[in-house]
Amino acid sequence: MIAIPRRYTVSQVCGYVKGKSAIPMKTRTGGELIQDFLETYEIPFVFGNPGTTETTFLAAVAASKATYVLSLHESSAVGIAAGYALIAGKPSIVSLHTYPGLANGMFNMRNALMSGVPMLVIAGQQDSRFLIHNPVLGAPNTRLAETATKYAYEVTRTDDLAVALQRCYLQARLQPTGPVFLSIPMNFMLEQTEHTRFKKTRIVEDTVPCAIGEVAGALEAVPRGQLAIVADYAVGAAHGIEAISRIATGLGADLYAAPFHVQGTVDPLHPNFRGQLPPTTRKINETLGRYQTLLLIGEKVDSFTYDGLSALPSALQVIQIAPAANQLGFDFPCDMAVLGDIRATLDALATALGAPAEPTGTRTVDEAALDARYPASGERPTDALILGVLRRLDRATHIVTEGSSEDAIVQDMAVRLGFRNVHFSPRGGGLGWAMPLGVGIGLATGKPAVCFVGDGGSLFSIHALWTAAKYRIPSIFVCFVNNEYRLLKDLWCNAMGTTIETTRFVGLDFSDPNVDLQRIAEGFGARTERIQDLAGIGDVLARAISHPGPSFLILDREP
Ligand SMILES: Cc1ncc(C[n+]2csc(CCOP(=O)(O)OP(=O)(O)O)c2C)c(N)n1
Ligand SMILES: [Mg+2]
Repeated sequence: MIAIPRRYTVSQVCGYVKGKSAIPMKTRTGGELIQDFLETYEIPFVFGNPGTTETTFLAAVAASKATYVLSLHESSAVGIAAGYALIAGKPSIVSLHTYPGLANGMFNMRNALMSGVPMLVIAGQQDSRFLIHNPVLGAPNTRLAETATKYAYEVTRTDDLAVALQRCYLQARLQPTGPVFLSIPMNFMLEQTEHTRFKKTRIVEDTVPCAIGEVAGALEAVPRGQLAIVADYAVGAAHGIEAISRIATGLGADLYAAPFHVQGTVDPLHPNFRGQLPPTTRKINETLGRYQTLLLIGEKVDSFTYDGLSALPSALQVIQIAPAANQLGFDFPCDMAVLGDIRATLDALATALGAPAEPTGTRTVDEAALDARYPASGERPTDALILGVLRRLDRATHIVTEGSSEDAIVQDMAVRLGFRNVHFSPRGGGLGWAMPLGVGIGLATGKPAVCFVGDGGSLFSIHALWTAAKYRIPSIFVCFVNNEYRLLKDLWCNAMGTTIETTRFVGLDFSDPNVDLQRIAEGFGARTERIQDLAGIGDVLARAISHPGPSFLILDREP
């Protein structure tokens, strides 16, 4: 039994239940809890697109210190938030409208999930007292969100709001990092609660297995030249590129970027770098089949096409280091599964191996080979224009690509030139990720990311331009215009054994009328220019880099 101090009467102690507390109890509205949450976690931006069910949430944000960053479509809101989170290294907050808004944001939430990008997506829900009637805008939000988040929850009473916000924020941040979804009935923003406590959790996760010496021993036992290291996105997220370089040198191992590694994971100028693993299972198998052991760092060896052979040869010894238990041995069985914080574990491993710190980028760029590969006088002279753009950029620039048929060459050029801050193609497969991602990176770094996008792909999130213009976010887009889904034509021909010239395509041309991307981009507030000749590229880029908002640069591609 709980003893009640004599100086209070029972009715005074219970008074708060009737709303007339004699004891000074701190109560807050749900909206005030949102403000407390934003302040506790020092969240500067709330990205979003609102509706009726978010009006009370918006009012709360308006009275907070955070800035609401409006996007005109949810795919842009989620993508910009993802770009911001990538740089900030902590979850961004996205506010979406109930079901219809959430549905529009879903494919980029899935892209974020597959790329381990942390974010807390909050959607409003109809008034909880009204949901029984299945009203307009009342909908199964969590069921929808489940396929694109690591956890999804709907708050059922205002008393739970503080716990739910903290849980979801932390879950997004903890390994495996990724989007988490929280649905909040709109009336909760106005209701009072005494459950108001927020704690800013200090996360201590620099875990290193005690048996790191055993891991080092297993790697050292691999015959020289028989070890392949494959680095997935976790290496980039943990800033582990230097440590991987040391380990590769120390062990004399070949170094690969995982297919769809989605952010920079290796130093492409490291002498042991052998490129990105190919995207088809058979070719991956053939490449890895040349080794006795694979050291996989991160989640997986992802692939795009199954062509009759498993990506990992069964005889291959697999040692995997991952930051989350549910990533270990999940995709393929492994011989040694090592759980540990990527940065801390790689540093410890490099030390255990006695691998010295090394100067970075000792390999010089073979400019002549690049010119020979992408000649201005070749079959595709605009390849040389793409190379011209990349050459003129500071190597610390963030390079973003997305699913157009130019991806392969932009990626090849960027890697050969030594760019490390690369974001190659969405791992969830949804176009409409790159443009907002570039805007989010620009917001977080204050410098323009350079995003290469196809004309078809651009149309899935082109409204990201407006947000960049509105908030003066530096951003540069190079858009390849061919008025078609060329990549899908090539894939069609591959699958059907036909040729581009003889195939009667349906559904893959958006010519007649052509989409006027220049006017669309201008309509969203972007500066536009055409990239037409090598001599003019320097000036075009200088104007784009000095512009405080978005520049949309059109590059007309040969058919
Ligand atoms: C949201 C979404 N819709 C459709 C697709 C399918 N898709 C993959 S590649 C592609 C064509 C891309 O066209 P574009 O960006 O113009 O590049 P191009 O193929 O012309 O080089 C499409 C539509 C997708 N991946 N995501
Ligand atoms: Mg196209």
